[in-house]
Amino acid sequence: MTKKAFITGITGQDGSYLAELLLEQGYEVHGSVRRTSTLERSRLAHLYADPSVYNEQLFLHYADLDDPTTLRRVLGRVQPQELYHLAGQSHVGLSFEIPETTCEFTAMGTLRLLEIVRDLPEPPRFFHATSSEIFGRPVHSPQTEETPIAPVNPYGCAKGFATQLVRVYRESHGLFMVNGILYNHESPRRGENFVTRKICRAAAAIKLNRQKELSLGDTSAQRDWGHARDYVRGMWLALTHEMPDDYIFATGKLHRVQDVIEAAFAAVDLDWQGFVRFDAHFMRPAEPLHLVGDPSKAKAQLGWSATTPFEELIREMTDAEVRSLANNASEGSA
Ligand code: NDP
Ligand code: GDR
Repeated sequence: MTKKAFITGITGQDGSYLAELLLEQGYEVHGSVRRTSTLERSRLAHLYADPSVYNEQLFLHYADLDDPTTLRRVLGRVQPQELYHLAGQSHVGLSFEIPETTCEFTAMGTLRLLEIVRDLPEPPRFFHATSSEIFGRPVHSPQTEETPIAPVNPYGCAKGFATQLVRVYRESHGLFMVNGILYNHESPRRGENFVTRKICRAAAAIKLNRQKELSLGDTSAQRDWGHARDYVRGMWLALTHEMPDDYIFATGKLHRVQDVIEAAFAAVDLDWQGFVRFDAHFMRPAEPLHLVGDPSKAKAQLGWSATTPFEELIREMTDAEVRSLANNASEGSA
């Protein structure tokens, strides 16, 4: 029988890669979307365009995270065996500006979904996309699944709350629930206001004389950056494993924002100096420190590891921006 999977946040970076992976694996894939003023869902456009996929193997349902009645009805009708919960306000810097929205969707939205799952006659396996941001300023590096939760921003607090609830529902109600503790993962489909995409896009635009300079906040900040395609494979491996558990998905390597700048400008044969300037607007009230993950449990139990080296990731993202800008220019002149 065809397996059914449901993805919240299917229009996001991870949702789109996960939908592709599950379709390749022969799943019927369902996803929840929000009502928006345009129907443009660029990350899924290639799947929409395929008549053998859209409304045949891939189905979209309107359901916001703050609308439990609709979520309950849709999930009751679809009856998925696997539920991947990826939706949420995912920008850490913005979570300082919109803390209530962030907590409403990311913390309370997850709780509502857990309650719905608990009530379903056949509860699906549940994957929660949580974050390295739950660790904030961790007591040890690299972090493991046992590292205490100690967030330093509203986003991390919301994810920390939801992470602990997933553990409670797994242990108290015997449900198959997994926390994927995801470190930063990027791709050409990354949102434009995350630092890797912003830098790669600017390097390409500067190369093509479309932009003069790039304004950034803290370029000494460090992160553990991998490729999104690897991380969605980890989600699927964790949810199809025989036992539910928590897993760190990370590369285990730290790089600075400055390293992203150097790699992206090198990919377009430019010297970054002279193009990058500091703008205090992009500084955050607090930064987490030493967020680097130890993925050895995921490797030992799921056979998972990150496969894309940092320089290759940044080159792929920058090349994609050059192609996209060049295509836009030729469309404009046609
Ligand atoms: P994106 O920001 O690209 O996608 C977020 C998704 O959530 C979009 O589909 C968005 O819909 C949807 N969404 C947001 N708010 C709501 C809402 N109120 N109701 C319904 N849907 C909503 O995030 P990513 O794909 O990068 O990340 C996926 C998840 O993994 C997120 O929860 C994120 O916090 C978490 N995560 C991501 C990491 C990363 O490095 N990428 C690392 C650690 C955790 P729309 O398209 O309409 O905006
Ligand atoms: P992050 O990603 O906060 O780690 O959250 P982001 O790319 O936004 O920031 C990474 C680091 O770069 C510094 N920085 C800037 N960041 C942005 N966005 N814009 C700038 O101009 C800029 N200049 C410097 C930031 O201060 C930070 O230190 C991502 C998200 O995907 C979360 O959803 C996820 O949980 C975590 O990764 C793990």
